[in-house]
Amino acid sequence: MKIAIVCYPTFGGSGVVATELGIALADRGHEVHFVTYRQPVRLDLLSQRIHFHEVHVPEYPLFHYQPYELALSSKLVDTVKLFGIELLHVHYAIPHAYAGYMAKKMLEEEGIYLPMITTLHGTDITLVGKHPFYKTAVNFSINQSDVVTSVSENLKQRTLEFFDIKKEIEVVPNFIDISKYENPSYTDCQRSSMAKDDERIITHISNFRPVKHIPDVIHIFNKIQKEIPAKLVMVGEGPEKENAEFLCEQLGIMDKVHFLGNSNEIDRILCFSDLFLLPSKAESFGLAALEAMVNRVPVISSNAGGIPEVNIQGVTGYLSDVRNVDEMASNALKILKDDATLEKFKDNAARVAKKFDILNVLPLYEAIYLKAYKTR
Ligand code: GMT
Repeated sequence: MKIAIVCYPTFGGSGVVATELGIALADRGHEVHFVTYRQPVRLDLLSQRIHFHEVHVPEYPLFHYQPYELALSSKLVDTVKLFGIELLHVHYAIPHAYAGYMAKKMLEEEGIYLPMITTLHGTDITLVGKHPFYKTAVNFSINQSDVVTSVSENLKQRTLEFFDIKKEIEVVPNFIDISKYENPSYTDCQRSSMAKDDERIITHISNFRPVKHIPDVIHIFNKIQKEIPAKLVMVGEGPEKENAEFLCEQLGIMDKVHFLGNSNEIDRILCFSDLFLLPSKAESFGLAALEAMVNRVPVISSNAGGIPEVNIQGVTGYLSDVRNVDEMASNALKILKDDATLEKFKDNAARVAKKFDILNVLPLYEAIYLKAYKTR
């Protein structure tokens, strides 16, 4: 099929999932067209079957807000007509489902029917989407999608709770390409660059937004490092980063914390990590936790949202109530206390991660595409 994918091109999980899905679809013989305002960060290879179309939004002084949705829907119409696109898959409802609906309507005027699949990712529902300023339009555009999918059962339930959804929501979990980990693109895992041999390496990766509870990450680590030699690796950029650096300074642990900024090669960091921290306030799925698990890294997390569908209590790590920093730290120490226990959790993490192999998830999307296509 010829499929257009709309997503955020940034480091966030929804953009990563959309990009990896597009690449996998192209591998299966589909023709994939990414339509977004920048080349997605994980899309480094364009080919005959992977195209990128940039949405330009020229600055005009009259506009206090530049009309991205307008530019996106126009670009979609042009791309569909030029390349004979048969299906549109939008990731993250705001404003993509809305722009997609406008594109559909414009195309209908010309006798072209474009089925639209909307994948809900989390904050488009739980944080931003349900805000009264957006809710009406988000509700409308979800209901106008031909198929709606959600990345976890929990997010499906939250969507039904917050919105008046007339469509069936199909749960299609996020995924990872297991084969990449069986044959990694790098050969050396440079643990010694981060810590001494006797130190445990604890990692957190996120966009450093308030929802990630970054101060909790620091406090959990502070408690751990008081008991055992350890280093904390913080990967990502975002509004909470400066406060986090300041907090480490205040706690006197700056020499034990590495702030690495954004990275496109998180597997090279996760390969030497012993534990992953995800104490988020909300998380529809927790793709970062899954990426840790596939790299054999157990997870200490909150039990928010869809995390329990990924991190299994007592098996791949431990889950605690949001903000229960004491329990998260003592569970972390349980896992890290000796090599045998750590190895057991590492093995479990990798085993459970395999459930989310792209080979199991891709056919679910392909079946949905076929169903949506048949509604033409
Ligand atoms: O919060 C983030 O990490 C970014 C956000 C996004 O929209 O990219 O992530 C959401 O989508 C991911 C992919 O489906 C999920 O794994 C994250 O749990 C979800 N974030 C939240 O729900 C807060």
